[in-house]
Amino acid sequence: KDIGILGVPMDLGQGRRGVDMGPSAMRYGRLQEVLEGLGHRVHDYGDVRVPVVESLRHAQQEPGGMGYLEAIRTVCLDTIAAIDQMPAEVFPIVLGGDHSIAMGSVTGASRGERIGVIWVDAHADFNTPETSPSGNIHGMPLAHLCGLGDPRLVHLGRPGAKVRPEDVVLIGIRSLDPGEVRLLRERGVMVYTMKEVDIQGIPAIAQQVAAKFKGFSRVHVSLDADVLDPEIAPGVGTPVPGGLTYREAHLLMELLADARIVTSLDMVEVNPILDIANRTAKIMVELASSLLGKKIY
Ligand code: DIR
Ligand code: MN
Ligand code: MN
Ligand code: MN
Repeated sequence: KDIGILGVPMDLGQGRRGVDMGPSAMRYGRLQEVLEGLGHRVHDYGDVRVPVVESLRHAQQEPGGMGYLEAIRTVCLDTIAAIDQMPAEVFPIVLGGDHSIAMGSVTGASRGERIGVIWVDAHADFNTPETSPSGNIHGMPLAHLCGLGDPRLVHLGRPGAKVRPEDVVLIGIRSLDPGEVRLLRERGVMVYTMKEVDIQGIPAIAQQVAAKFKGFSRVHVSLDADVLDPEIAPGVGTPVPGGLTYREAHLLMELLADARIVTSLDMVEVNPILDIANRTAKIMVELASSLLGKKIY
């Protein structure tokens, strides 16, 4: 495959500093070399420019909140433009940054086509400004991709929703706000909570996901590091106990690779300041290599 790496060092969608260093941490974890070792051609397109939060203080808003909407919107538009620069057959890997970048990466990766989204996260990120208890925009990107919430984020790039709620699968969920539960049910989004992971197991879930997206020309995996159990991936801003084990996460990526359906990936919410010796970034690099075909036998 031809793979394009794009960094989006965004930390404006949530209140904790350090997640802007995620792209560096995953590059330091040898992402490009690992993927080249699998036989892929990899080009690094560098970083999208993100304003330093201190330069936006005049916004005088809660960190991570709606005061940063315009800045986040601009970064997402630049992310779309950067993906547009990649040839259409390139597999984009977008490195966050907080999860608000997905409003840009998924839109860019769709290339204007119908796109399936596999959102692998402890959280659903299905809040709107009205339902969000935290006010943090990184808890809202999936709702906005599905056409709910603030029109300035819904109509990013081109008018209208970018993803149909019925084309979304959530995996690893274990923290939902009441408004999200209501919206997810109302829109008929497919949700595999950790309970489902425990009961059905990753193989059954992966099989259902592969069947659902069979025939789609675009399928995006949005991988939030906090889906992993915090014991193995401590470098995240909003850890929730009871996450995917090391093997569950790898098996999911391996089975998605076998299904040959995935056409783009983001890896977000890695916060090196909160990490232990870059452990979380390293696991994310390994998971990317499993998704992109690493076989041990
Ligand atoms: C929470 C947490 N649902 C919120 N979301 C996080 O702020 O909306 N997403 N941490 O990754
Ligand atoms: Mn997330
Ligand atoms: Mn999360
Ligand atoms: Mn388990």
